[in-house]
Amino acid sequence: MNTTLDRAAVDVLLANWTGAYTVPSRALYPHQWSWDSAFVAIGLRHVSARRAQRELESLFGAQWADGRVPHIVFDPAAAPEGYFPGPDFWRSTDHPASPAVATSGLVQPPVHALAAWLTFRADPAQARCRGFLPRLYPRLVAWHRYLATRRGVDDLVAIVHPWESGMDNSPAWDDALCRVEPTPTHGFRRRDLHHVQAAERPTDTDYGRYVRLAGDYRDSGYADRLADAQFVLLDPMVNALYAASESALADIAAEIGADPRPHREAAERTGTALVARLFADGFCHAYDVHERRLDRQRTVAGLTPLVVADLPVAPALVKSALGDHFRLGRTALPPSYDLTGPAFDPDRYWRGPGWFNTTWLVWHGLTQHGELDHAGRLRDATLTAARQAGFREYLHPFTGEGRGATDFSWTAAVVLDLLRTAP
Ligand code: 9WN
Repeated sequence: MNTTLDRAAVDVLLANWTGAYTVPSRALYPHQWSWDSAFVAIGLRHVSARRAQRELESLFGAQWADGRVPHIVFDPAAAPEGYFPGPDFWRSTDHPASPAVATSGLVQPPVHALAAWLTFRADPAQARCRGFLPRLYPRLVAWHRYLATRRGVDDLVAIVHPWESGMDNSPAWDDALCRVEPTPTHGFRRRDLHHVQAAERPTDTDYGRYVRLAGDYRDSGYADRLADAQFVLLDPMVNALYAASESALADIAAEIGADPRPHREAAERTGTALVARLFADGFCHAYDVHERRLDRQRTVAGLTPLVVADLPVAPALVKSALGDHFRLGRTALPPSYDLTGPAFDPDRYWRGPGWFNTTWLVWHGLTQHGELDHAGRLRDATLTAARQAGFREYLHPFTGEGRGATDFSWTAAVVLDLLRTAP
């Protein structure tokens, strides 16, 4: 049975491969997305270590001179009306730091160094032969430097748009978004609703707010003046991935003969700040920098700090995962948002459905902290969910029915990783 699932996952990755990278979905997302490519590399490394390396290399080929890794790299050959907001909206090439290819100006969670290290480990001899890590390391360092310097707030990294969290429509952003005046719907044309039912996507008002924030950021020259930005949040998942990726950078540095110590220190500093600033009542929450307060809602992002090695609050997070808010092991996939929360919606995007990439992060974190029984059960449940629903973008957390895009790349990739690496 696993052979069939394995083959089907490989087929999705092959079908979505463009020759240099993998699109998340041929229909809904026909370009390269930043954190999608990192998850794709984690799965693809089992099929072709070289192709997984290319996936990351092509993304970093579009890195800006200021170190930012854009959240979308546009395929110049794709139809301009295929995705909104496209190159005309972002106007990246007007910016002196942008690469020649059109990109967005926002970023996404920094899973890349972790993905690069796992990709290297899939075939060290071949990676050494291609000089994979020596070439990528300076780019990864520049990426983290961008986050630490341009987005740094007291040893943590801030996001300036919900799209930067990867969990765009999370209820954790609702309060901050209330302060944003939506761009009227006649000012833009959504493309997502051509492919997915409206009940499974953000509302028009949410989209209007995303467009307003992104347009203001563009008009500031992508300047990262945090004091002037309307939306400045500290997200537990972004910071957990930053810390985990700094640990991976330490491993990469040691492998290529560079100094791992600054990376170990950065990982420790971020882990300590994450707990001090974002942990409260057994859970990690988002923090609104302008309002100076935690958003006490619970989202799956708050469980992902388990990916940080030796996290002192790991037992509390495991307890929260098993409790009524997330019912780990008792849903098809861990929900993206608190099952008992006021905004819970089992069908809509990041407001309740289970997602495979965040599930992989929870699984990886449980494994890291020696919670092998829980990790094993989560792995089995995830594989069952994929077998039943196929490689959907997200699932109803109770029934396991598929939602969003079909043949979704990171779903196939993390399923493949669970099949090939887990005992
Ligand atoms: C905006 C590609 C991306 C993911 C995000 C997910 C969704 C885009 C959208 O799709 O966001 O970036 O148009 O909805 O929320 O995490 O990277 O798969």
